[in-house]
Amino acid sequence: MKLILAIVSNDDSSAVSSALTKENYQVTRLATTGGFLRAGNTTMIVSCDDDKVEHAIELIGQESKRRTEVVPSTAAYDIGRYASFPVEVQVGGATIFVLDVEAFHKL
Ligand code: 2BA
Repeated sequence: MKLILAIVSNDDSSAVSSALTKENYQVTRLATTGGFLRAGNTTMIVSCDDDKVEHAIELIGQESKRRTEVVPSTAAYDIGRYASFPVEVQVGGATIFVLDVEAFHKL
């Protein structure tokens, strides 16, 4: 048995957990915060049989593809002067750890 820890952006977390539960994986979602950006993200805990790990990773990847989005940004020049312009930002992606499970109990 394996434990998958998948860190995904909050925007993708619903789609990822729906895709996993639809395929009969059991999922726990934790609200977490990235240490670098200090922005919220979601960590999924999924335990499953060894032979189901690859499929879970595929599903997570499908629903959290790294992509570029254009968002409005504002720059301040002189006092009281602002300009709004679009910037491209990278969103999505997943960081996945797969661990061996030594014991599993449901009491
Ligand atoms: P990613 O590498 O896609 O990581 C997204 C989030 O996944 C991270 O959020 C963190 O919560 C988690 N994560 C990634 N690698 C991990 C690991 N080895 N162990 C534990 N958790 C891990 P943030 O820490 O807020 O980072 C957001 C993005 O900032 C990262 O995206 C990466 O592109 C960049 N980044 C992170 N640390 C950096 C650093 N020291 N220098 C430059 N860029 C960094």
